This record gives sequence, C-alpha cells and structure tokens, in this order.
Amino acid sequence: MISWKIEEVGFDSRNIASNGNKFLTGNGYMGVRGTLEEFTKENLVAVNLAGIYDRVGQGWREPLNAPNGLFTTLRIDEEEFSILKIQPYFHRCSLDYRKALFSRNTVWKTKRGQVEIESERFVSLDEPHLIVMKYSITANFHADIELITGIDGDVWDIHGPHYDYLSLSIKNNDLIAVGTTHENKDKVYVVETCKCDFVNETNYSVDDKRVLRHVSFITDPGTKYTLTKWISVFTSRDDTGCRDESEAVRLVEDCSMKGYDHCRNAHIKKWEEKWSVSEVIIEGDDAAMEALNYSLYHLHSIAPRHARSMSIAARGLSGQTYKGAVFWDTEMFMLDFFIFTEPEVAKTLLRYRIDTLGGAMAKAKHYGYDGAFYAWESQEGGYDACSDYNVTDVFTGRPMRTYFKDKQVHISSAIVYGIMKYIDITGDESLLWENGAQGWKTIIECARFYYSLLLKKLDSDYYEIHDVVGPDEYHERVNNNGYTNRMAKYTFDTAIRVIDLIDRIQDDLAQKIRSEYPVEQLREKFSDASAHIFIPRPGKDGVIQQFDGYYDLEDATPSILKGRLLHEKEYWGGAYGVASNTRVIKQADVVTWLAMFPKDFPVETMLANWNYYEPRTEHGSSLSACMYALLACRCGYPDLAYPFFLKSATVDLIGGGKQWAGLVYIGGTHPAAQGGAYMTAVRGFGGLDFEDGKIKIKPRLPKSWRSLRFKIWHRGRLYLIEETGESAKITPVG
Ligand code: IFM
Repeated sequence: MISWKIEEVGFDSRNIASNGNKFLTGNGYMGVRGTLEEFTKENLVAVNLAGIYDRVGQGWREPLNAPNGLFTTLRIDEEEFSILKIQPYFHRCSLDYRKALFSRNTVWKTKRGQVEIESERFVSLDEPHLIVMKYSITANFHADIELITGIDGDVWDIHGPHYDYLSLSIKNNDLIAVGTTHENKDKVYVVETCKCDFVNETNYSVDDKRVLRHVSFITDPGTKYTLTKWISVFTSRDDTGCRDESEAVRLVEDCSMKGYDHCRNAHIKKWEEKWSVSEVIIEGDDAAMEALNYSLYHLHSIAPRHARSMSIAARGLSGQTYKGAVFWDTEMFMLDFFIFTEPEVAKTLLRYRIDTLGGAMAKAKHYGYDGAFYAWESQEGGYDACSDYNVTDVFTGRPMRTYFKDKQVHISSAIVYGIMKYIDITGDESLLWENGAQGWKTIIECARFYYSLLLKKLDSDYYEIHDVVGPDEYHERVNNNGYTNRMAKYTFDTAIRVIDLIDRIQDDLAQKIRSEYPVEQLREKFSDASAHIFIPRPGKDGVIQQFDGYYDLEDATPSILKGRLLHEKEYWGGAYGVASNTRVIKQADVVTWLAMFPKDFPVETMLANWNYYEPRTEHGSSLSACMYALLACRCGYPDLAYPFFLKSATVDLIGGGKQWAGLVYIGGTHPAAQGGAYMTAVRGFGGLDFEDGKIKIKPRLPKSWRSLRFKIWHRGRLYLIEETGESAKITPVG
C-alpha cells in the first residue's frame, strides 16, 4: 500500500523553489505553489491563474499571478517569527495528494517557551474560485501573539509588474484586492475573509501593496488558537465575465457560513470521485505506484474543468515559466490521461485548439503559407508567444536567434493527432461537427498548411519538407526531419478521412462545407501528397536517419559534450551550441515517431533505433524519457523501459530537472512528463490498444510488478482493466 503522502522534515531554504512545485495545490482555475504562509515574491510565491495573460513593454507576455490571500506571518513577544529568519526547532510540510491537502507544522523555541504553528490549506476542487486555510497556534506559556494575515499584492512576476493599478480595501470583515492589468485592463479580484475561534483584538492596515489584519491575543498554555481564511479569486476573463468584486465577496461569505469542514469535505469528495476512476494500482512496486499517482495528482490539479475551451500550459499552474503557454505537450503527452479518465476535460483541451484556428491561420499567412500553422507557444486566441530570440546567450547576455516559433512546424500535426485520438477512443465525433467547434476545418487547414510546405525537385518523384526544427530542438533548420514528414503524412491521411466523412453528416452542414472548400480537389491533392511525401527509410542497420545530413555530423555522446562546456547553463543548440554540429540530440525524435506509429516498422527496426539514438540523447527535455520508455515497451522490453518510466514519473517528486535554457529560467512542474508516465504505464506496460473499436490488451509488466489495475473510459463506458503477468481481464464497470 502507498501512503498518498509526501513530506519534508526540516527546513532548507535551498529547497524553496523546488518545494513550490513539489507541494503545489491547484484546481485547474488556479495553482498555489507549495510555499509557506510567511513567504513573499522573493520566495516564488504564486497563485497562478489559468488563461489570463499580460504583457508589459517589450517583456514576454506571461500569465498572471493573483494577489496572495494566504499571506500570514507572526510576531511572538514583539519579535517576528518567520522560518526565513528564525531556524525552527521542528518543521514539516506535507501534501496528502489523495485529498489535495497541503499542511505545515513548525515549532519554535523562544526565550519564554515553545510555540507551535499548524496550518492546512486546499484549493477547492468543488469550487474553482476558492482557497481555504486553517492556521493554528499553540504555546506552552502566556505568549503575546500578533498574527498578521491578509492579502499580499506584491506578487512574483518574471516580466512584470502586471498590475498597473492595485486597489486594496476593507469592507466589513472582508479584505479586497482588485488588480488591473497593463495590456488589456483585465481585472483580478481577490477577497479574503477570516474567522477566529477565540477572542482577540483586530486592527487593519493598508499600504500600496498589502491589506492586512492584525490579530492580537495572549495564549493560555496548551490551548490551540485557530484562524480560518476563505479566499476567492475571480477575473474579468472568466467564462462568467466577472465585472466587480461582488461575486468574490458573496463566495467567501457563503463558504465561511458553511464552515471549514463543509468546504473541506466537499473538496475531498470531488477528489475521491476523480481517484475512483483514475487511480492506478500496481502490486509489487509501491515506489512506482506512488510516483505515478503523484503524477496523476498534478494532472488533475491543472485540468481546466471550469472552462469550455481551455488548455494546459507546459509548466501547468506552477508559475510564469514558458510564458504560461500551451505547447504540443498537451496533445502528444497529456491527452491520453484525460481521454481515458475524464473525456470531458480532453474535449475542453481540444476545443481550445479548434477555437484558436484563427490564430493558426493568421500565423501561416504571416509566414507565407496556406492553412493553419499553430502557435509553438500558444496563449489566448492562438497568439504565438514564442519569441524569435527565445534563449539568452550566457556568454554575451544577448538574446539568441532560435527557430522554435517559425520552424517547428510539427505542432499543427499534433493538434490533428490529438483530435483524432479523442474521436477514435471516445467514439464522439462532435468535435468535428458541433456548432462553433469545427474540428473538420482545423484538420483540413492543417493539411493545407503541410501541402503548402511541400517541395519537389525537378527530377524527383517525391515531396520534401525543408528548413524545419523537429522535436530535437538542437538541430535547427534541417531538411526532411523524419518525425515531421511522418506527421505531415498522417495529417494528409486524416484530412482525407474527414473529407470522406462529410457525406455521412447532415445535408446542410455538408453543403456548407462543400461551398467553402473544393473538397474533391483537396482530397486528390492530399492523396497525392500522402503517397509521395518523402519518409526516410531504415538503413541496412535498421536505423532511420533523423534528417538529411544527420550522419555527416560528428558522432559524439552527451558526456563528451558535457566535457566541452564552458558554462554550466550554456545552451547546447543554436548557431554554435555544443550539440549543433554533432549527432547528439536533445530529446526523443525518431523514437517519438516510432512510439506514436508502432505499426510502421517491425520490432527489430524499432529496437535498432532505440539502441542507436538513446546513447546519443541528452534527455535535455523532460518530454524525452517517456518516449524511450514507451518504445522499449512496444519492443517487448519493459525492464529496459522501467528506469525511463520512473524518470518521467518522479520528475517533480525528486525535482532537479533542468532549470535553465541559457539564461532563461525554465523551472516549474512538468505535466508532459507526468502524462508521459501515465501513457507508459497503461499503453506501454499495460499494452492498452484499440482495434476495430474494441479494447485490446497485451500486458508487458516489468518483473517487479505482480499486477496492474486501472480504469478507462471507452466509447461512453467505464472499464476496469486488470493485468497479471501474461493475462488480462476487461470488465465493464456499472
Ligand atoms: O514542448 C517542449 C519542447 O519539446 C522542448 N522544450 C520544452 C517544451 C515545453 O515543455
């Protein structure tokens, strides 16, 4: 059995940043970093909001952090007691990730005796706008306590400050902060109310950054004094379009009337509902079961259940890293988890892409192409937040030209892949045809995009795609990247499939589509493109060259390149990166192709590529290990896969992943790796697949796993899958 709990005993300020990620709590609407109540922006506190962005001057556009309503600090006998200033006698913080409860327990020894603080908080899964915290103090003497608690509007920003104007006020017992952003004058409303179970004297203070209450009392030895805070967060970007703070005030007043236990129970019940479908049980390997379910906890915490059309940022809700933007990470790495355990969320994620088709078409046009070229780093409306200079050179301190935005064309195919995966597994085609969500159009426009990229040499029979960046970002502007070409072919085939479906749908929609698009002509073009696009073939050794000319590069290994580094944060790619003119790659590339299309080649070919590329892969992206794990499983080597699986599943449990790309901070949580770990568990080890609309299982469990049990939604029904050794049982649930 696993404990469903992680904890850290003792306080080490060097762990503040990684613990912010490790102990994160969230509900898709917002993420609260796992920091302590007395922390401020210097300690990377963030109440990170989904789907609302701001840009200040020429800085990067990034998501907002809300004013922090959890802020609480303590004076004992007129001295400030912060863990940052006074080393505690005892300290523990923990996360119950089954119930999504963060708690803290700190004991200080003062000149007159001992004082203990206990706190517990959660970001409600039951009410997306709500955070609740209970904070208690017990002393073994008559301590003179001043508890200072309220809203800290001095938020952590990477490219801020994002609030041009911050209004702070006190009404009745409510503290209110309203921030107005720089770019669009969006509003963020935070209201905090508080109840104490003891008699006290309360005063208030407001300055230009904080609105606080000061609660003073003298403790009786051994008595616990508890204060409970309800914090609500709304923005003018919410689906409900909040226009003033009244909704936020109503929510905290309503919830504080119901009480802490009521809110806590409702929250836990919602989490239990999630676990009743998504828990993965591994007998024989508690460490793997713990790491995997902890990964799923993170995925649940960032699922945008409050919205109809929204996606997940590459670093989830852990801060502003990567501009809070949506990458291919969602469709290629996280989607399986949501399709199998909560298909409605998967649909919300895909709707976001369908709804941002306009942005993708504008981007294609900007670069002189047809169709839809999706944003590499997508923000609202499909705006591409990726900068042309996305890495800062450590040697010159200057921005370095990178080609992620303009050349990483495989992004559009990921959207097509995601939509079709959802349709094939759920059997729900509504994303293709439903009003407002024109999945059919997205797919056709993606195919038009790739069609406009095709090149044909005069004496050649096949089409090529030149000047791209594949998943391995260290080699820029290459020709015929195998992964990209294969995904383009898949996009052509899918567009043909969709065109063929048009005859089956209601007449008026079919007519409308036909009037907008010359579908027969497109069908012909896409068929020709699919038949003739160049797809690199395995050589005699079975290995597929990653792109034209790859074999001409110096053969090296990541450890050789490490020896050539002049600076620990040096970027390995770009014009003169240590990897650029070698065969060392950043992350799974050909291997991703083979893992996604396991029927393309026999097992021997897949294995030959695994063996060739793995020693040449830096795994410099957290997306890499799971693809190696998945492919090793597909080759029938679960024990080879196992360490790669564990690396993915423990990415935020152990921490220590890459924090820098050049001088750009890239820390935070890693939802793609977490999704990849899930994909490896159920598709890789679990051998889950589908054929003719039916579930197919081929267990390939690592040797320590006695059994594997998980549930999946398939075509509107929930199934329990139980596997032991070679045998598997599929049982409908309910
Ligand atoms: O999408 C990835 C990319 O493949 C590698 N760099 C980080 C991005 C966000 O996770």
